[in-house]
Amino acid sequence: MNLDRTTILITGASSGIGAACARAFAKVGADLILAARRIDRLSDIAEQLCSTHDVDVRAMPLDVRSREAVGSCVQALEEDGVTVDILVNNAGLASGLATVQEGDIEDWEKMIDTNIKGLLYLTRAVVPGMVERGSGHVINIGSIAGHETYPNGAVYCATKHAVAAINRGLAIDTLGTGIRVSSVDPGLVDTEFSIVRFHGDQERADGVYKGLTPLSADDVADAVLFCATRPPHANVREMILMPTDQAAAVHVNRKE
Ligand code: NDP
Ligand code: 8X3
Repeated sequence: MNLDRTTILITGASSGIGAACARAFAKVGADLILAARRIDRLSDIAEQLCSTHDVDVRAMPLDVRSREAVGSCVQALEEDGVTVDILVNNAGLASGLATVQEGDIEDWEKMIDTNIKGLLYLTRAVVPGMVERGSGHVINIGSIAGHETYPNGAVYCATKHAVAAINRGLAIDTLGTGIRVSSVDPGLVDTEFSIVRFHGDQERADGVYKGLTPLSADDVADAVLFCATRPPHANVREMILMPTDQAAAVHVNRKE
């Protein structure tokens, strides 16, 4: 499918996988709406992409945890006559790595509110327009953590299992409408993910990827682009993308 002049809304586009998706889609001529909390970063990315590609890029400050903000953002787009052809539900995070009995409830709230509720708010706001138009594509960024549970990761894994369930449920609910629903579920990707998980502890974050070759954000963006460019009758439902050095969530080939 040719994405020239289609409009793609990417959440969490200020960093990592979301920013890589923005670059990948701009390269093939898609117009972009980039959303995240750090508007300065989004504006830089938007400016850079507009200056190198013939595309329209709009940067929108958005905290996906706010139902009101998500509603206003999508309403503002509608009022400007912008229709979202593809929604990439990417905004997300892990916060902390702890047993359930010792976990920080603030960390849990952040993960649940962002990874599950934020994704649902965006989906609920954008999908009705897709149903009306009889076309559209929702691409969720899940995780290997949506297929497995690893030690100290119960709550993050629960949120990604929820993403997998929502991905499957949305496909059933929109069957017959022409909408496609996909999930790209990576293993270890070298982004700011681990710095965020460990609350800014760079050394601990670096340890996650030490001695192995993780995926890059661009690897994941390639997979997202693959999903988006299948012909309209073909839908990638779920794609697990792992580093060669990772067989399962905690089974990695680490050279010390
Ligand atoms: P990054 O930390 O690099 O990027 C996360 C993005 O999410 C940022 O742009 C951040 O923007 C945004 N974000 C976080 N909270 C909010 C919020 N409340 N509202 C809006 N945007 C928000 O990590 P990744 O690129 O790795 O993460 C992207 C997705 O990929 C996540 O869903 C993550 O769970 C998933 N994933 C990551 C893997 C990895 O190993 N890195 C593996 C599997 C899945 P800002 O702070 O500006 O709001
Ligand atoms: C992120 C991948 O394995 O660090 O979803 O949880 S993992």
